[in-house]
Amino acid sequence: MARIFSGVQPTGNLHLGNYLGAIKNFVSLQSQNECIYCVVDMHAITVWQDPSQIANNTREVTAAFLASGLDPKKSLIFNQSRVPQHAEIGWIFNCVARIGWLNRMTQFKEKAGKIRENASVGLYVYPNLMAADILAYKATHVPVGEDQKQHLELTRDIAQKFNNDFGIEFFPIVESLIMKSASRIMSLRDGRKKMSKSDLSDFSRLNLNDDANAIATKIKKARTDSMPVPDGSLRGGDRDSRPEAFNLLEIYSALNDQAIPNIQAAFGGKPFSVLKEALIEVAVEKLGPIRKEMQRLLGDKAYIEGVLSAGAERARKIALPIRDDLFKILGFIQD
Ligand code: AQP
Repeated sequence: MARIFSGVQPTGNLHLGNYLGAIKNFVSLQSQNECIYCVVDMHAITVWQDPSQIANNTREVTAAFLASGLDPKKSLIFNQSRVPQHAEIGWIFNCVARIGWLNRMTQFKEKAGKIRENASVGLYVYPNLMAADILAYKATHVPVGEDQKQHLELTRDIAQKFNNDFGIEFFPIVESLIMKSASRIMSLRDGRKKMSKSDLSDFSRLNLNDDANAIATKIKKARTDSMPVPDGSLRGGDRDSRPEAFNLLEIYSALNDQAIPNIQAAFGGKPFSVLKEALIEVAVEKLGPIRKEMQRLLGDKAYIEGVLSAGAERARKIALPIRDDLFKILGFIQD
C-alpha cells in the first residue's frame, strides 16, 4: 500500500484548479492507499497572511476536503503547524539542500518577482519545508499539479543526498502522481497563466464558494478566441495556438469525466456560447453540492476543529519516531 502525502495552503479563494488538480484526486486515492492530507498553514505565511483570516481559511480548506468526499476515518486530515516534526525536519533539510538547487526553483522566481530582495527567506526555502512535509511520514507518492513537479524533484534530491551523505537508505525516493487530466487548469482570463488564488481578478477563476449565478457569469465572460470550438482537425488549431479554447474543453472534460475527443465530437465547429452553456450546467451540477456541504460544515466549527485535532494526533504518532531516528543518525543527544 502506498503512503500518500499532499497539502493545500489556507490562503483563501480555493478554486477549480485546486479542486480538479488536487482535491478530486485526493478523494480517488483514499480507498486504495494510506493518505495524509495537510492544510499547510506554515507554507501560507511565507507571504503575508492576516491572522484573522488564516483560521477561517484553514477551516475552509478542511471543509472543502470533507465536502469533496475525503473521509477523516480513512485519510489523515490536519493542519501543519500542529505537528512540530515538519518544522524540525525542515530545518535539517535547510542544511541538506544546496543554494544552487533553490536558485533554480521557478515558483520562487515567479512569486518573488521584482521584489526578490524583499521576499521572505521562508518563501525561498519553501521547497525544503515541502520536502519535510512529505518525508516526515516517509511518504512514497505525492499527487500534485504540474506546477509542483519541480519541488518534488527537489524532495527527491534532498532524500538522495541525505541517504548518500549518511550512507543509509533512510528516506524513500518519492514518486509524483501527476494525474493526466486537469493537472494544469488555466485562468479564465488568460489561457497562458494558471488559475490561481492570488490572481487579482476574481473573474480569472471559479471559486469553490461561488454560487450558480457567479459560475454562470464567469463562464460567460471567460475569454475565448474568434474561432468556433476546436473540432480535432488541423483547422481547429492546437493547445498552444488556442490556449483559452482548450482550457474550457479541459475543464469540461475533467468536470464531466469525459475524454476531450468525445467533447470535440459533440461541440466541435459550434460557437463557444453552446459549449459555455453546457459547461455552466455541468459546473453548477458538480460544484453546487460541494459548496452547499462546505457551507453546512463551516457552520459547525467544533466538528471541523475536531477533525483537525484528531488528524494531528495520528500524524504526530507517525512523524515522531521518524524524527527520532533522524536525530539519531545526525548524532543529536536526546532524552
Ligand atoms: N491551476 C491549477 N491547476 C491544477 N492544479 C492546481 N493547483 C493549484 N493551482 C492549480 C494544485 O492545488 C494544490 C494546492 O495548491 P496550493 O494552494 O497549496 O498552492 P498553489 O499551487 O500555490 O495554489 P495557487 O492557487 O496557485 O495559489 P497562489 O496563487 O497563492 O500561487 C497543489 O497540488 C497544486 O498543484
